[in-house]
Amino acid sequence: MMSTFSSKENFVNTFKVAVAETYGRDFEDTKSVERYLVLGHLIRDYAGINWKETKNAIKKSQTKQLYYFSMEFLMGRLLTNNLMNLGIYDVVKDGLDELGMNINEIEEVESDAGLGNGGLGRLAACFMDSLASLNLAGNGNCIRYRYGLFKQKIENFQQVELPDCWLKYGNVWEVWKPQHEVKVKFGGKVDAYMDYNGKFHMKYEPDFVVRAVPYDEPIIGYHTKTTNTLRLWDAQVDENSVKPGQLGQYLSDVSALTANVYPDDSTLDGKRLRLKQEYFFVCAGINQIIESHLRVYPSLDNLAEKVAIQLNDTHPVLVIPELMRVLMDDYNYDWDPAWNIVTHTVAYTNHTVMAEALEKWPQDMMRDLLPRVYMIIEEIERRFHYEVDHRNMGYLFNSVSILKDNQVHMAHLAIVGSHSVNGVAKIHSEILVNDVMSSFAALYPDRFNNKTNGITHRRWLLYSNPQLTDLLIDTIGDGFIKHPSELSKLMDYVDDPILQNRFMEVKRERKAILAKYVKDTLNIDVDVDSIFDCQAKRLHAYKRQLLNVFHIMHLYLRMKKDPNFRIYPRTFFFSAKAAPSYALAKEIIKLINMVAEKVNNDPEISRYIKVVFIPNYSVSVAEVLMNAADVSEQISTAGKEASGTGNMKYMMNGALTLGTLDGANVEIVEQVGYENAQIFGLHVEDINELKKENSYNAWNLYNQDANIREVIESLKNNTWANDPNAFQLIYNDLMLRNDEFFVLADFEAYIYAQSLVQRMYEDRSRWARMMLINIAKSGYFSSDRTIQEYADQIWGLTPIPFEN
Ligand code: T68
Repeated sequence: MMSTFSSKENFVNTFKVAVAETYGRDFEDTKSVERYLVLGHLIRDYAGINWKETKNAIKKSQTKQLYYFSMEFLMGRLLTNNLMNLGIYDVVKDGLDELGMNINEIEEVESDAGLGNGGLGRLAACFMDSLASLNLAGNGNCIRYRYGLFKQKIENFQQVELPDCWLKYGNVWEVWKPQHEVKVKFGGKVDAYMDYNGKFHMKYEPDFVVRAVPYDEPIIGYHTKTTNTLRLWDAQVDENSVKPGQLGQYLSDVSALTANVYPDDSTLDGKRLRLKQEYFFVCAGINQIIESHLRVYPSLDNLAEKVAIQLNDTHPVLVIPELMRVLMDDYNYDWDPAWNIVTHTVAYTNHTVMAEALEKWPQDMMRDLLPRVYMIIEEIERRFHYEVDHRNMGYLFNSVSILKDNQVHMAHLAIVGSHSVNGVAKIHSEILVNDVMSSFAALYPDRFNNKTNGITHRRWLLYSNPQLTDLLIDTIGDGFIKHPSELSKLMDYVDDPILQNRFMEVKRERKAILAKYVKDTLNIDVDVDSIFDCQAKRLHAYKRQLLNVFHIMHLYLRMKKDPNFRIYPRTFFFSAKAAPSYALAKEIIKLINMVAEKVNNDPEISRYIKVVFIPNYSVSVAEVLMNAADVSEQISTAGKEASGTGNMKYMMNGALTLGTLDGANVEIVEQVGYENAQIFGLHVEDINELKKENSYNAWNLYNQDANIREVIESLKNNTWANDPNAFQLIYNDLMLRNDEFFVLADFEAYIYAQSLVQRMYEDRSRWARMMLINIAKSGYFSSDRTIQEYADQIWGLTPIPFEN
């Protein structure tokens, strides 16, 4: 077929004509934005051919499909990814060259789709890429937020939140599907009535109705026909649902529904809005699944055979009562067969053990906003209690109830209403079974399983690090592109000094790219030959950015005191957003930036230490940061980080993991061996012991350890800020609230581990070997492996059979 992208010449001609037609001016007179928009649409339309074929093949073969329900998809930019996956990157790049343009110029126009907070949202995006690339029918379901999380600026050392207008130029990848709208109903009242046959029916009179209108994005698999769908729901007014005199209120309520990722939930109104968002995309998604199922099959009896639904954390757990509601109220199912369908269709992934992050909703709020759904939850609870009682396990009620203390416990509802519950790394899944969810594990031992997270090696290695990719292809061939486990072939070469040198040059090239980015955006000079030490992730006390900056403060104080103490030059990179209402996290950002100011401007010390805080952490920032790292900081309090996925991205690009035995770090060391990582600090068991005996006391450490004392004192003695109260929250958290995350407890171990890292780095050949081993062992962490496990063990998905 003669397509736009079949040759450079075709592309150049079609593209020039399309730009001229769209904008009514000569190609030469158009701007990068205009060219980007036209190019994006051409690519999307080109993907439309396989999109159609995928849908047809699924229908024809009646292949089972997955729907991944997630409040967040951190897709990042898609231009390069889509061109590469379609195999037309070079055609476009060469064509643009001929037109006198660098493809990077066009790539830079695209905004990151930042529809998420952090790891959970990025995981969903990696999963979409793997599903399509493995020819599995997997669709995403989410909200079309008009604004991403927020754009972070640093002003006066502090985080300032600006709107993230990712739709400024529209979204070239989406297709509006108004014909598939769904009405979503909130509030009002439910009446039960009996028909002539004595059967109960529900009559629901809502008081707020919106239309959910989908926008679909093609998710393009790597060098394959499979093109799946990410469906983003927009909320639109429903003309017939405005009450007299309430137009203004109605319009603003509809608009608020899809305005923002994660509205501030520190207020009751914010919480309510979040609950509305959750039901909105759940209700829309479920209705669409039912409709498309019934277009192919005569009834919903076989839903669980043809559809799998994965709940990404508890945010979409309303899928369970909503699917019950539709089956019973709209399709006349009795409870038991409906429950059978629901529980065989739905599976749940847990991403956290932090109590405050396990969602709970006030019962009143839920009843008020979703009266029919709430009735169903009550009935689920009633029957669940009956079952527990019947099994003589009533002693578990207190820990397993869905409705308790006037709250709806969403994780409990998720476990009761699904056939699979998984954690996201070995240690995390063990903690769920043995600790956080042990009562449920006693009730349903077969339901619990582990699926260690992964990352798409396409974005995080092939596309963002072409220099390393070329070197790998040169060394072990290109088999690892399709089969990332083949990266292990590199083990045969890790002792080869020529390869070691070539690798170190590639790493240096990536460091230079990051250094240039830092110079261009922040006007900070960094030494490419210093150790690049990176911590980039959401800012949270348990992730312990504080431990990292305390180490820097310690080094500074010590070098100031002792002219004979000097370190191997290091650049410490941080990048992190703090939740807008999380005051402690914001103060930690301030501390990092004030330490940076002091250290970077000290003529003597700045020869050895630079501190760089890169604002507005995002997928695009991660793409230049991670592959330039020498050291990957994964230093969470043991037992708290469910998995981490940044750790895998660094590893795949050769960085050494400096980490605690937490999350997927445990499996990273399992792969590379203790000699090729730097592990330190308390283990989960140690921490549990300290907690159990109530024996941890931050003041004892303060009194016994001069290093700790000096760092803590420096928070208050104007070393970093001209204000003894500047870091009051940090001080109080550690010293008055007894250091919940054991920062001080791990401090000396961390300093020592850091000194060992330096020693290893000084042996260039040993370091290169270590980095190569990390790359060689990283294949396990490709999300292709993770998705294959989900497909085989939870979803029962098989590849889409294309006929040609
Ligand atoms: C992360 N969780 C885990 N939550 O912290 C991380 N959004 O260990 C894990 O690797 C990752 O999930 C993937 O499994 C999150 O990112 C959120 O972003 C979140 C939490 C509450 C509400 C909204």
